[in-house]
Order: sequence, then C-alpha cells, then structure tokens
Amino acid sequence: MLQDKKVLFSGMQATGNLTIGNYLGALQNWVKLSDEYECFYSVVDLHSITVRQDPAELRKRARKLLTLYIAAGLDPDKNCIYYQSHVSAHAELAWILNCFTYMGELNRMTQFKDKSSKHADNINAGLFTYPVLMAADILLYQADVVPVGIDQMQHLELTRDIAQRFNSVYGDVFTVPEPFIGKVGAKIMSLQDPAKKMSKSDENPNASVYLMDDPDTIMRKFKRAVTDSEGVVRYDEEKQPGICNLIDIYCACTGKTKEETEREFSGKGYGDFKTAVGTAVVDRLSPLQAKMADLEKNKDYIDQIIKQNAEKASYVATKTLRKVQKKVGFPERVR
Ligand code: ATP
Ligand code: LTN
Repeated sequence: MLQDKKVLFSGMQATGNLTIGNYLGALQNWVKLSDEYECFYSVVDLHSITVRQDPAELRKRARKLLTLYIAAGLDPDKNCIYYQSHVSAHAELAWILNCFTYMGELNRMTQFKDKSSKHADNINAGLFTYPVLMAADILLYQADVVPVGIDQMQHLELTRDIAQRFNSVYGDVFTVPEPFIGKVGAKIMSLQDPAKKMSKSDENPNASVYLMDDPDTIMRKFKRAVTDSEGVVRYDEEKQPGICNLIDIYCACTGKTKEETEREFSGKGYGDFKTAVGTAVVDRLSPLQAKMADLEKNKDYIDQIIKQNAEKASYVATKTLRKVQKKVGFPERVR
C-alpha cells in the first residue's frame, strides 16, 4: 500500500440520478473519512448492467457520477476515483469468490428479492450474484472500512463471511472489512411514503430530492412531503415517521441534533419546519451543484483522472488477485 493509512472502499451504481439519500447516507461520509484513510471510490458500472440499461445513457451517467464524486469534495489526487469496468480484476476475483459462496446465502439477500420483484422479466444470474461482485470490489483493495447506507449492511455481512471462509482455507489472504454506517442519514425515506427508502429508481419524482434539483423544485418537494396530523415537530417514529425523516434530513444537513431541532421548532407549525428543511438542503447542495457545472466544462481534466486512477486501482487490485490465483492453485505466469 502507498501509505500506512487504513484502507477504505466504497462505490455507487450509475443507475439513475443521485438523491439526497445517496448523498447523506453515503457520499457525505465518504468525504468526511477521506483524509483519514487511503480511499478507493468506484463507479460500479459492472453492477449497473444487472438491470437492463441504455448503453449511451449508462456511459453518460457513469461519467456524471464520477464527476459528482469530485464535486462533492473528494480530491482525485488523494482518492482513487475510477470506473469498475476499467479494472478487470473485479470480474476475475468475483468468479473465484462465486466458488466460495453458497446459493442459500444469496437466496437470503433482500435486495435480490426486491429487485427480482421489480424486474420480474429479467431475473438474470448477475442480479443473483451481485453481492459476490461487491465482495470482490471490497476484498481486492484489502479494505478495512466500507461506508454505506443501512440497506447495504446485509451485503457487507456476506462479504465478511466470504473473506473469513477463504481465509480459513488459505491463510490470511483478505482483510475482513467493517461497515461504516453514519449516525445520521443512514436511511433517508421517500418524501411521499415514509415507510419506503428514498431511491433513485422511484417512479414518483416527488418522492426523491435529486442532487441536481434546482432550489424551487427542492422547496416544492419538501412542501408536499407527507407528514401527519399531530402538528408537533417531534421525533416519534411510530406516530410521525414523515416528520422523523424530515428531522433526519435537517440534522444530516446542518449538523444539529434531534433534540436541538425539536427545541428550535417547538411551537412552530409544519409549514415553517418544511421551509427550514428545504432551505438547509438547498444550502448544502448549492456548492456541489456549482462545482459540478465547473467540472463538466473541463473534459481533459476528468479524462486524465480517469486514466491515472484506473492505473492506480489496477495496480493494487492485481496484487491481491495474483495472490488469490496462486492460493487456489492456478499455474504461475511464465515471464
Ligand atoms: P436503486 O434505487 O437504483 O437501487 P439506490 O438509490 O438504492 O439505487 P445505490 O446505488 O444502490 O442507490 O446506493 C448507493 C449508496 O447510497 C449505498 O451506500 C446506499 O446504502 C446508499 N443509499 C441509497 N439510498 C439511501 C437512502 N435512502 N438513505 C441512505 N443511504 C442510501
Ligand atoms: N451495492 C452497492 C454498490 C456497491 C458497493 C460496492 C458499495 C457495489 N460495490 C462495494 C460498497 C462497496 C449499492 O449501494 N447498491
């Protein structure tokens, strides 16, 4: 490794426009942790094709996502930001790990069940083995920590099981990673149905706030957010799930605690509170949007990052892959 720092790995799919759920649950924590760790942030395009994609659209989105990582505050000179498809070791290790993963384990994955019911006409083998590719992503870089939202916890546990299983046969080959789930924002819910996770693939555009939404759209979506008839800004998960979600969003954007928020809005109505949440989100997103617009003009700069970082990622990943290939008994390469 390049330094003595511990290693961090995470990734996102370029399957849609990012929401504030992706930002507050994952991307924001990536930025916070990026000084402390040696970081690898991937645009996981191999994962994206488990659901049918339009090729031109996928390519465009993947580039936008990679640019967004930088716009959100990840320094591409210090953090390795790259496309998963540019590093062939991901697919190669995934194959090997497939042979160390049980059907029964994959059958239990809730994301597979969700996605197969949403895409009943295309329940492909890639969708089923998706978590194995994710394990390969993480284990290739010997990651110590993986910052994700709560919904990815089950995949992280499987990754740990696969790593431990492999290590118990072949010795200490893989670092067993720990998940990092932020204290606030780990599960942002839909603004239209607080029982459902906010998701970039939700069909109702009012359910999600997208990172590139303009201020008016953001304010409008918060004004329309589903709440309740209690009329008090209070963190009561049973009776007021919609308000809890808005409090979570407000805290994640402002750094305030739930108690501070309850005090700040005591005696005030939902209208005032929704305006304050909308404003907090607009303030949080506007520097990111401005930086994004700047970066998108600078094609050569982004191209150069893509090239350099793919080389760096390949170097690290190939080192682990060669070790694994040797352990499982593949013949040595003749130089
Ligand atoms: P899709 O709806 O297309 O399945 P998604 O919005 O769930 O996508 P992913 O690309 O699967 O997004 O997730 C990227 C990261 O964002 C992961 O770390 C995930 O845990 C996190 N994340 C996604 N949605 C939320 C959410 N609503 N709240 C907090 N974190 C989230
Ligand atoms: N499955 C993840 C995306 C992902 C990922 C990873 C996250 C693919 N590989 C490795 C962390 C580490 C999701 O968010 N849907």
